[in-house]
Amino acid sequence: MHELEQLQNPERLVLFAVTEKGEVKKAEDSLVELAELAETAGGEVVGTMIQPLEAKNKKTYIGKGKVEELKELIHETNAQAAIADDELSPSQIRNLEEELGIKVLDRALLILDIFAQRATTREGILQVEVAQLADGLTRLIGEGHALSRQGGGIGTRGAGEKKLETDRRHIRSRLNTLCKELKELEGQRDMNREIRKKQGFPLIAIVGYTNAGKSSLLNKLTEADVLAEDKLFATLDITTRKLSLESKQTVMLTDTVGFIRKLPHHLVEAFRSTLEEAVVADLIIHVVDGANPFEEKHRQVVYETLAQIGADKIPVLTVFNKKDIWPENTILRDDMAEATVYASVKTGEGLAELLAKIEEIIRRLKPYICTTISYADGQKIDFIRRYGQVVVEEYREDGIYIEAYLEEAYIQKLDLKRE
Ligand SMILES: Nc1nc2c(ncn2[C@@H]2O[C@H](COP(=O)(O)OP(=O)(O)OP(=O)(O)O)[C@@H](O)[C@H]2O)c(=O)[nH]1
Ligand SMILES: [Mg+2]
Repeated sequence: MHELEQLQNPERLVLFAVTEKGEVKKAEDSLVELAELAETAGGEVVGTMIQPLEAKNKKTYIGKGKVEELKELIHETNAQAAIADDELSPSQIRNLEEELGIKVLDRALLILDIFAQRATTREGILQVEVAQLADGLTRLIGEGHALSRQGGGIGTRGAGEKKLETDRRHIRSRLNTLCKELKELEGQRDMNREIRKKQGFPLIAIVGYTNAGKSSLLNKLTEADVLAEDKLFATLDITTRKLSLESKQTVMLTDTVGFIRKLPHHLVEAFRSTLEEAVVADLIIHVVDGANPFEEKHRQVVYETLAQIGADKIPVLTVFNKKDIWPENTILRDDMAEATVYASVKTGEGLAELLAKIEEIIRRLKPYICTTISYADGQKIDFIRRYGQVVVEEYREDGIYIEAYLEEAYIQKLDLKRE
């Protein structure tokens, strides 16, 4: 659907979920988020339904009686599509579509659809297509049925979706081609990363739940021009900017794609190289929307995702953001973080403290050296200032006494003797 047409005439959606008895509250929270996702995809939620059930129905996910109820709800609200909060099997989708007479999707397909709409760079587009094809392939296995989403609108966008109409063999060969092309792009990025590492600048990755304010933070600190929006997954591509700290030390700050609960596993795989920006970082800045009632769950998802990609050993500095709109008496803590800052990117409150904390941690992460440099070697000090951090500088008889934080490689390169 065309974006403008979508705005004027959003697709009408009903959301439904099955949950264990006693877990209804959790299911409701998850549906609130599913509704946000649905709106991000350009839809309008016109009804929801939750069924407490011991076991999900193999054929139709919800129970038989509930299918009838859902049918009524669809009829009353004139809905055009129904979205389940859990992953559905292809036969569940097919059976439900037959019973309900409208398009049926699940959370993973919805997220894939949003990613497909938002991808702009070659790499992003390829990553989304890989995720869609891999998702389709998994759903096809054992089904002997081609999953095709027809009729347009949500769940039918992105190059990958069209390919699902062809058979598995084609999907596999297309996946191979795409993966090769992606590998090349990743190779280029690895090289850029290497160059950055060689330059000696500490690398800082900004991570966090989607919509927490990561891009806004990068923009505020570095005057970058990254799209920041009140939408989920505004950022799919990586932006890195230099940031000069008070001490004149330069660090590299990278904005990354947001996390979300039940992030489709194929997306994590396809976006692994993007997410890996966090793995190579010296420090992770974890941005949390402190005003979001589910912030605790969000933090948990972020830490789980970091562990999943192998970035759980890197020090974390947590920023509880959006302080300007926190409800009164908000108390926030993050025991997983090495340090915590309370801030508002919008008003600027707490950002000076954030910069000071970054400085403090980076300083600790970098080796420290005490040395005397002869007056004839004065240019070495310029070098140290640029790539490290001079803490003490005294002009003495035998030369300039320096205490500085500097990477071991530079200490060797400059042939500095430790005192
Ligand atoms: N009130 C308030 N809003 C904020 C603050 N910081 C960011 N926002 C808003 O929060 C929304 C999301 O901000 P983004 O910077 O796009 O969030 P993100 O974490 O990059 O999100 P994704 O890229 O979608 O994962 C935007 O509407 C911002 O204007 C803040 O301190 N206070
Ligand atoms: Mg962003």
